[in-house]
Amino acid sequence: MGISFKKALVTGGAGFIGSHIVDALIGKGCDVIVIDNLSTGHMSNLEHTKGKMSFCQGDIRDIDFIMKKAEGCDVIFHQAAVVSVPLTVEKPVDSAMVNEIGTIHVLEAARKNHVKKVVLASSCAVYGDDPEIPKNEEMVARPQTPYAAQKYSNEQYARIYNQLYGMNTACLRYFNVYGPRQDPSSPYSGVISIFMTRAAKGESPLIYGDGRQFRDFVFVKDVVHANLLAAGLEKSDKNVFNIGTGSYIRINKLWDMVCRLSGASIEAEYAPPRAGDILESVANIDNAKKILGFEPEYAFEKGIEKTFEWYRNQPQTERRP
Ligand code: UD2
Repeated sequence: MGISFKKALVTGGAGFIGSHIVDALIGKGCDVIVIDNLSTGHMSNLEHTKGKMSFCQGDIRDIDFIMKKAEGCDVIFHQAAVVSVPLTVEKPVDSAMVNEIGTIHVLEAARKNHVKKVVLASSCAVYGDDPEIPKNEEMVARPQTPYAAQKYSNEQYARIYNQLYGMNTACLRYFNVYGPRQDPSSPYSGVISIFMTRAAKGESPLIYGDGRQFRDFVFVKDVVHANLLAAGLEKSDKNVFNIGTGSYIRINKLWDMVCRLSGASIEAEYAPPRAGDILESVANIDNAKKILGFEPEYAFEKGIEKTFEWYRNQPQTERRP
């Protein structure tokens, strides 16, 4: 796939998804600027890109910083955020300073620097507890947490910048993204990263509820592809897209698959359902297919195998920044 831009800024580029976007951009010969405050990102995610991109440690709450870094850029991939839902519940103001004000700073920096395109990371969290599945973008958003409200507000600002200033923006509602580099170290890390490390250590996982709940797990490289497609999209009224696969995996099945990959035979332990846990989540990706030309390439079996390979090669100690 060809790209139509030369210079890109990736916010949160030392993070899980951001660092994979950086890899893809370097692979396409793009001039890449990475910014990250390293609060949850790790320099180890970028180690192999040294000399191939320019890294600047800084914070999107600092408007002068982001304004300067956006100079001369054709496109911004905005991935920097407080990504832990529980942390936004605990700290709604602090997280809003990053997730809302920080995002407005990014949009302002794009506007003032005449950046042609901004692609923003949104989340399926905006659907809240609406039981209807699959989720489609026309459904009314029902954010239930500060995180979801902040992501929804990002989408609204993107739309407003589009209407008021003619800025070309696209928002990608990520479903459950997984893959190499996802940090398993917090209790709120993605379930796949937690299960992988449990299996590697020969430990039982904790499954919340009866394990029949399901998620639409999308491999990080497919998410990167969606970002590149969105960057190339002409200005359009439809600029919010679900990014998932359209199929789902139950949590019990997930543990079975991880066990099979690792050769382990470990019984899961069960705990009461997590407060506010959504039971069923799966994306309708028709819009992404039709308008972006998005087609997930990684069947779950293939994605999880690649992910497992990566975790198997990681030292079983806490990761250092
Ligand atoms: C995902 C996103 C979150 C937000 C939310 C919106 C991730 C990591 N999080 O949360 O940012 O967008 O969707 O709805 O993508 N589980 C276990 N045992 C564990 C960990 C998890 O049973 O040790 C279960 C958990 O109860 C849930 C499922 O696995 O039913 C997925 O959990 P998750 O934390 O990976 O992701 P989710 O969907 O809660």
